Amino acid sequence: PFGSANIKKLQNLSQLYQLYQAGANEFGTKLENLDSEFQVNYDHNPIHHMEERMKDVQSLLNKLIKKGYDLSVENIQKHIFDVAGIRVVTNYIDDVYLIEKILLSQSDVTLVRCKDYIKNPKPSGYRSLHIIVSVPVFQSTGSKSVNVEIQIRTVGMDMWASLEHKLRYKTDIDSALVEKYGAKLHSYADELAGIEGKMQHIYQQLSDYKN
Ligand code: 0O2
Repeated sequence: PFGSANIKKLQNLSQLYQLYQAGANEFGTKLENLDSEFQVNYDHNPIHHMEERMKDVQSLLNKLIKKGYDLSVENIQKHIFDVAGIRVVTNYIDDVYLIEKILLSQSDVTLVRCKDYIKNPKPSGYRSLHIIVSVPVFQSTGSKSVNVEIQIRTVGMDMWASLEHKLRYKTDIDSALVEKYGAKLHSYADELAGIEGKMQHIYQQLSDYKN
């Protein structure tokens, strides 16, 4: 009943997801290795925690439609950069850039695109560093380069983004309330940035004192 063309499309899609999952696994392993090395070799670990997700097919389709493309493997590979995503949550702002620097210094990692919403926050107040990085995945027929989106942000930025995400995606909330809470959250984002900066300063002073 689905037709052979649609079955073929589904098969291509699952092969593509397998490839992106393999790309996410490569970066997941890199980050886990860093996390355990920091625990053993240093008294400060920049990584607080990590999350990994594959974009669900419905969101993938919505994004393709929004960008004006048909569902095809080529369009996904060319125009969608966050099929596989990893979020790295750090303790301090400097840790965000430390993780970025360490990842980009690895010889098999290539930077495809960088959006720094910490230096240039979104109109909502959203702050996070988004890097699209590629890594070779070795398959039975050879190597393929796979893009993975890595979002790096502090605990404070992460807490803010989760709450703001709830406000934006809960469709049953009255629009006046969305506006009111949106404005509050915007000002809290600025306050949080200030507090995180001050806490990092104390942390720095304590580390210098210890050394
Ligand atoms: P999900 O389920 O969270 O992944 P592009 O990649 O350039 O084609 P895109 O994807 O709009 O376009 O890029 P952008 O804006 O750099 O990153 C989108 C992702 O960042 C979102 O994922 C959110 O996770 C996060 N994000 C961006 N802006 C905001 C914001 O104002 N508030 C919150 N809470 N999060 C934000 P998706 O696509 O929503 O889906």
